[in-house]
Amino acid sequence: MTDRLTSTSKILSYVLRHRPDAVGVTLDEAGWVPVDVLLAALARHGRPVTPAVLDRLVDGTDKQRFEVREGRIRAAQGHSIPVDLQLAPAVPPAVLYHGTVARFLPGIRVDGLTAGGRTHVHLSSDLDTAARVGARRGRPVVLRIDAVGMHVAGLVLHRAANGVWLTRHVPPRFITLP
Ligand code: HQG
Repeated sequence: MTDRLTSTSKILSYVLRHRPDAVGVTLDEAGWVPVDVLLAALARHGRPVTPAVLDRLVDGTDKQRFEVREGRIRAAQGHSIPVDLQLAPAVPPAVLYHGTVARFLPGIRVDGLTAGGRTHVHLSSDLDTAARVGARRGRPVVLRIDAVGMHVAGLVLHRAANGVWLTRHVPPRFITLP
């Protein structure tokens, strides 16, 4: 992505996942806000985003962080504010992956994967994506998650619109540490 797209993506992620109040907008219970309301609010706060740039972020980026439906926009995942994305429980692939770093392993061994500041733990369906997620924090460590075991045990998983898998907690018994 160009620098401009990256910085706009970060602003939108911040507003739509964490701090809609920072630009004076309110999300509905499923995390949506009308596109025109959001663009007007961003412009008012000195962060104008053109519809063309927004279109590129919605359709044309690697990650598909944002969803647009019927004139409204929301973040596909990553929220810290409580929203109900209204995703149906989904049957996961047998194995999912979680990218992290070595310094978090002692905590993960004891408590499993916890959502921390977000509403959900994020899991990836492929190793490379998980490694990229871990690499945001240092040398990546990729954990193997027994997703089918979680499903059989009745733990609910959801697949966000951009393919990221979400769950509230992964107990240690479903995690294989490297
Ligand atoms: C760790 C990015 C200690 C966990 C990515 C992770 C992703 C624990 C960190 C999305 C723990 C939380 C989410 C425990 C979990 N003890 N550490 N019990 N349980 N952790 O950022 O998965 O670019 O909230 O391993 O691509 O890193 O923003 O989660 O390292 O999809 O679109 O606590 O963010 O997407 O970190 O990343 P995060 P994440 P975007």
